[in-house]
Amino acid sequence: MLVSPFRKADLILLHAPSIYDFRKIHKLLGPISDVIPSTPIFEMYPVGFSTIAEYLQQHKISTRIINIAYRMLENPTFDAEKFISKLKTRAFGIDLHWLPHAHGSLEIAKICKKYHPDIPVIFGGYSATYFHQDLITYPSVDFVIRGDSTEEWILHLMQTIISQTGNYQDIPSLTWKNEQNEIMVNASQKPKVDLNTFSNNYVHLFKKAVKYFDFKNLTAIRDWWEYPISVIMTCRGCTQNCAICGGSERGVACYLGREKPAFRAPELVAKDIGQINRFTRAPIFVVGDLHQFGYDYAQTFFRELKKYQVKNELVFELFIPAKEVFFDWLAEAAANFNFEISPESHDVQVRRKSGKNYSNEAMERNIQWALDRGSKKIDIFFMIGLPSQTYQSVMETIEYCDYLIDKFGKRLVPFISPLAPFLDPGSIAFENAEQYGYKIHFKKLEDYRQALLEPSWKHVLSYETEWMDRETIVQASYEAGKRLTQIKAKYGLISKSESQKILVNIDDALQKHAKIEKIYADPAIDADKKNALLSTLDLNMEQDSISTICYKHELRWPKARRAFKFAGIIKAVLFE
Ligand code: B12
Ligand code: SF4
Repeated sequence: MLVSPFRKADLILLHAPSIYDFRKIHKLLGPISDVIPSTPIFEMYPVGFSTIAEYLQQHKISTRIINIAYRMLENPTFDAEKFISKLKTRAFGIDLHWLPHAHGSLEIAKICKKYHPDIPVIFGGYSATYFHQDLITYPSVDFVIRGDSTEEWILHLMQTIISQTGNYQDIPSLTWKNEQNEIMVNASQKPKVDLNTFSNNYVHLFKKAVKYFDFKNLTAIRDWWEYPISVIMTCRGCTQNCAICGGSERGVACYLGREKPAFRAPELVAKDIGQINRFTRAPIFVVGDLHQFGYDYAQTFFRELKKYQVKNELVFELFIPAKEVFFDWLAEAAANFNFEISPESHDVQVRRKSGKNYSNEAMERNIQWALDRGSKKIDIFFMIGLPSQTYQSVMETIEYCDYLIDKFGKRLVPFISPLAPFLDPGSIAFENAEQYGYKIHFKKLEDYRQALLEPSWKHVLSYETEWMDRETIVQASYEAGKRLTQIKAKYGLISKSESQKILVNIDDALQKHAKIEKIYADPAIDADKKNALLSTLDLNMEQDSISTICYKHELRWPKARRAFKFAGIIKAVLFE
């Protein structure tokens, strides 16, 4: 059976590239995504698309997910406008979850409205919530659903759209425009759905992909088919208060209305992993530190996990150091495991200022315990652009990385990256900028949208600090990238030729950066001339903004040769 790529669905969820159309603009995007799986256009769609689609499907509202960003990346001639013009639906849903999508998401909304003027356009996500009052003023936006748990409200909204009753005033957490074009902000309400009612294992996505032969639209990241990692969510919200994070406990309380984090039952998280294990041998990333919910939670999870005999590489986060027994439980439960730790800085004063309060000794003890019990790899993340952090301090962090690899060996892989492109609105540091030594350049959503079009990532950066201006952050990022690369080559974490390539890439990016600065700073050159000059610089995302300061493959955990278990997938599609 041939299924039309334009087949009808009640709701079509679209994920935009961060900048539309990134393929045509001349810009140095910068090393803003080197330490995440996506490219700098942030093609990964929110996990929440999957829970929304599943929840609506359970209530007989058909839903499609279309990753426009991935389609544009994967095929340089993919015509997003033409594609959207042919879609058939009762409503479009667009995420403005991550603020770096401020340009792309609004452009996609414009295209939806251009070809489907009578079809409502619904926005949602963290940034949409933070900026709901700004967002609703754009003519192509009809509704904003606020909060980090919107499944129930979007169902309510879709039922209202389909039944044409027009009773939008009854839908909690909705920002909308009435017939007089007045902005209406309905009161927020805590959703009744809890995390244990979702499946969290993507069976329905697999089913959709196979049933409609719709693999491309559902693809989450560019090289997913080569490296099909999956994520398992353990919670919404967080128990921690990292100053720069818009998802911190205080952050989500301030703008998402979440008073405390919600956890998925540990038995279900283990079962989710067991379910995914039926379809893939690829790594599974468990989002959220398991011991943030208490050691009982962690122990129950590991006890349950053991039952599923999972062989996949499992990746766990540690927000704060854990007790030694945690690593014993883990080693008992899982054959293959790895860790991610984000101390941000080697300097405990800087770390404390950024909201993390633990010593290097405590962290190193955890590293040792994890390695002793067989952890295959530990990724350790440092950041540039923190409160009270200087250029010198960044370079000392790199020296600490040298010390760490020397001490623990090649299973420890350090990364460093700039806090970019934006300081999260809603984060403690954003809301108390002066106190944390930040100067914020952009206030309104429109400022962010415009900033994304600036010719280099330096000018997209939404902040500078008392200790580092934007130029220093750029220079520190490239210099730190160079030094860390040399250290990694010294210890054999990457090859000499790989390190050479990174050093060349960084020099190339720095030269382009300097040329852009020259054009940018010249008051005698008008805007048109500036664009013409920029177009001669041979700016190229692949070459100068992907794997600039480290390689994507360094982020990967070992993957089994045959990643997919086709028998399990077919069985689930046919019988579940
Ligand atoms: C897991 C996670 C990731 C994962 C991605 C998982 C994914 N695909 O969603 C990884 C590690 C890859 C990641 C990367 C990034 N992240 Co992140 N991430 C998180 C984290 C820790 C948890 C999010 C979560 O649990 N979601 C739960 C799931 C189930 O729900 P959801 O996806 O949010 O969707 C629900 C609602 O948001 C809403 N919703 C979302 N979209 C839509 C659309 C519509 C139409 C509607 C109606 C509703 C809706 O409804 C959904 C269902 O209820 C949060 C911090 C936190 N504690 O919240 C940061 C967070 C969301 N990330 C953030 C950032 C900045 C990023 C990056 C841009 C960082 C960077 N520069 O590299 C990248 C972007 C990646 C990309 N798009 O390619 C910021 C966002 C701040 C902001 N306002 O922009 C946060 C708040 C904190 C942080 N700094 O990390 N992230
Ligand atoms: S950065 Fe900190 S506050 Fe944000 S999700 Fe991670 S641990 Fe929680």
